[in-house]
Amino acid sequence: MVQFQEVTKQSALHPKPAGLVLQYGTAGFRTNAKLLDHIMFRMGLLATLRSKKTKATIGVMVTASHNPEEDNGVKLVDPMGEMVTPTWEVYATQLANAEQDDLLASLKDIIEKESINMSQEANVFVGKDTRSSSVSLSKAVLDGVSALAGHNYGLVTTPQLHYMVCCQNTQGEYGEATMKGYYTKLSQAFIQLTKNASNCTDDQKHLSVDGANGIGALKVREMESHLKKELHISLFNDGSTGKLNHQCGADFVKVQQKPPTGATMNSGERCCSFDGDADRIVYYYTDSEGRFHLLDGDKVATLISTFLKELLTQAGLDLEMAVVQTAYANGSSTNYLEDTMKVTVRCTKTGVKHLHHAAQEFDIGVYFEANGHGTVLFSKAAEEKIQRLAEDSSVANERKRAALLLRSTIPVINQTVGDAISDMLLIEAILAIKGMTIQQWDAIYSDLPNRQLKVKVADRRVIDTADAERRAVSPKGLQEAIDSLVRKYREARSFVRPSGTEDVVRVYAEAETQESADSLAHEVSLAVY
Ligand code: NG1
Ligand code: ZN
Repeated sequence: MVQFQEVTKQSALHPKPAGLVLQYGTAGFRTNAKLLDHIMFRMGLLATLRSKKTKATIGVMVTASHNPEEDNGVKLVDPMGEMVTPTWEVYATQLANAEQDDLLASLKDIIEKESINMSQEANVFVGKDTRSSSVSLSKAVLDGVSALAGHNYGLVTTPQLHYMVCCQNTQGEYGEATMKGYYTKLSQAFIQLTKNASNCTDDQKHLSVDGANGIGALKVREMESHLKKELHISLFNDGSTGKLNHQCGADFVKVQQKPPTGATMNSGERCCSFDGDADRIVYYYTDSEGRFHLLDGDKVATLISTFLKELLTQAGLDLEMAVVQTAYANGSSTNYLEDTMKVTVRCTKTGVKHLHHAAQEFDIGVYFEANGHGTVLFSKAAEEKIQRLAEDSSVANERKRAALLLRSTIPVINQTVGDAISDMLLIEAILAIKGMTIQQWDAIYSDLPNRQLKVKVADRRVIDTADAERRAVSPKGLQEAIDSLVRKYREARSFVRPSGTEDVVRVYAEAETQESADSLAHEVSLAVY
């Protein structure tokens, strides 16, 4: 077939280094950019097959998120803007690792297994972040998509690409599949929602944003022009001088528990950091004694779920809301949510696809990783109930107000995936409506001191985990060793798991004091060797 001749011809321009083996992990493929050209080409091919199979638009995002500038990566986006389905992750790994001469056979194998009709039309949306390698790597993806109708969005944040794919496949029901459509939907919803904030001063409308020297910096600027001064953004680490993710960005701030370079922080002022592809956000401030306070994904989830729960109660709406977390969630946040707020909490494995999936089981699912990646999902039925109540002229004022607020909240949220810009607007609106300062938000509960470490080992795959990664089931004896170390400290908890995006084992520990958390993390990392 003509298509296959073209594949052979093009793939010769994107040869695979013999023997190189890469795995489609939690965040797709991710490694040094120099090793990725053939992967990109092949993911272009695979996205085209996935599009033919689903008869829908598929997304391909070229980014390595919070990783250093030298790295890059690629992930596929399924029709409703969600991560690609697990069976196709297996195909991605298979296709990526086929040696040059076996590529066609591997491709044909997938076509056969999935009974793909090759004459079906395909549509693939491609997006990239600001890394210098993203230019040629996204071209390699397009070579893979080749003759078939692809749409290159150029520079976009990861969540913007997810949004476009979803809009395209819902025939505009979710929004318009253009950048303008994205900005208009979110900004109008934000302006509508913040009308409910009375007495908001200009000072309270001010937010400093660390753009991680990446795509989020460019895009938050574009968004700001749509916000009609309802939010004043001071952007730093905007990419004009600094290096991507270097000493800045959400991952740096979360893991190092300190402000990014370039932050000028007056006491009590709100600041936030995006990561390199703008799907994560964390907030922070310094207090009058100069102490740094981090408000991570767990604090964000708590703020949002408190806001939604209050509105549901006021509206008298019987909808089940849950918060989905991972093992990295601070123990204090889980206790607060379960014991004080009385909301259902679920714990899943690391990786947004797991959280997203669990959140879909509820009327309203608020999911956040501690690192600041997360969003809120509303079931169709929940959206309809809220809509009906908001339109019902017979309900009392307070109920009506709550229903209208809930209705205005929904379009601020990018429900396809965690989105730093959308989360930022939602958080800013909630703080304004509740007349809450960042200190008051921070005081909802106090984090247990914690520490995250990375350990390099010969083969991280020897560690196998269970119970949403909270227990190590192999190698033998490791969990027992962790348990006995944990027993030495008060309010302590620790776990280890192999990273899905780096060649390391991650160690997490929390305890009553920072000193204890640090030494527990250190002792556990020694037990991992
Ligand atoms: P790994 O490397 O598997 O821990 C990291 C994050 C995930 C997720 C992915 C994708 C932590 C501890 N892990 O995964 O939550 O965001 O990157 O970017 O933050
Ligand atoms: Zn990211």
